Amino acid sequence: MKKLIGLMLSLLILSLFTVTGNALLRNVYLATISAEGTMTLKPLNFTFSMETNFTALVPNATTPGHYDATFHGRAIVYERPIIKFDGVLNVSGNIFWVKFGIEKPGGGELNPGIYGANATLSLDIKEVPPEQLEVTWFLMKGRINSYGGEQAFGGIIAHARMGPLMEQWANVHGLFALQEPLGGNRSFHVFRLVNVSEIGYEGKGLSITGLWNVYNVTITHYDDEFNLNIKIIVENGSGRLDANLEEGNFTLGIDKMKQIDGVIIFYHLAFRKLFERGIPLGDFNGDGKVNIVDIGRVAKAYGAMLGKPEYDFDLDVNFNFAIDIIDVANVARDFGQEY
Ligand SMILES: [Ca+2]
Ligand SMILES: [Ca+2]
Repeated sequence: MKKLIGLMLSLLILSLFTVTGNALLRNVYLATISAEGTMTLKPLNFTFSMETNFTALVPNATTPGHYDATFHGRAIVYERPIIKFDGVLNVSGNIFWVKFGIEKPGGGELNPGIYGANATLSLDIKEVPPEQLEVTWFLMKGRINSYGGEQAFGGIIAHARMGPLMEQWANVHGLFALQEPLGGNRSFHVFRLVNVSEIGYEGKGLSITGLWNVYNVTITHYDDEFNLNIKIIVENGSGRLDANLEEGNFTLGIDKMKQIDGVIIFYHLAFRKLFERGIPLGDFNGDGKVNIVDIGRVAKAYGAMLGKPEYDFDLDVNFNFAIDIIDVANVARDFGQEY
């Protein structure tokens, strides 16, 4: 009897959550908003006219159209020529949260910092059509096996997101050595994409173009500690990763470097809606789910450092050359996810 009551309660709680979830989703829609008007930063009383476009979740009560509105929030001023805002828009009594950025107004002597921000704006709100909500996620893991035609040993991880509405995003990093990286003191080449300029996907191939940094990392081990000597050898060099999904190989060319070649050991493409989660990084055996097997692998390698045989590049999710608590936490966060 107790079990039955417990089960009923769980189902009731579950159904409540489901109903609330649906209700929440039904109350808002995704919109692009064009805003122009006058912004004032407090306590400076610095006023300027502004114009910007951004996306936001808008309550259904505010149907698409033209409106007068007020904004109250904060402005974060950086050294770089951009100001970011977050706060609430009040559109005829309907209030919702927004986030947007504008270029620093010309001639304004604005010091970096956080200011109060008030604006009167005229808005043009348009609902985003469903096809623009499509997002493509790509995850690839590869083994590096040659550098300029010479045998090399290493790995690469490329993670990218493409969609019509959002900025293209990619994270690519990897490392390789010219000797098999087993134990002892070793020298590695480490590369990282620092700025993505283009992501191309054609069904059989994926390319990521941008600026890359390359480092030479020398490791000295002292008992259970290790010392990294990091020297930058290419800074913001143009480069391009080409993954041939049909043939299962990839090449990476970076200015001033020889060509890096390797084989794809895993890749996955996922088609999602804008607000759905992407591909989790913590599925190490590639079976489509993050579960106890993956946690077990990262737990077993815990404490391993680059240059030691136990170090596994795939498990080093935050790429700091050690399998540490951050990697365990990253995988634990994705626990239970399937894709
Ligand atoms: Ca798995
Ligand atoms: Ca790590």
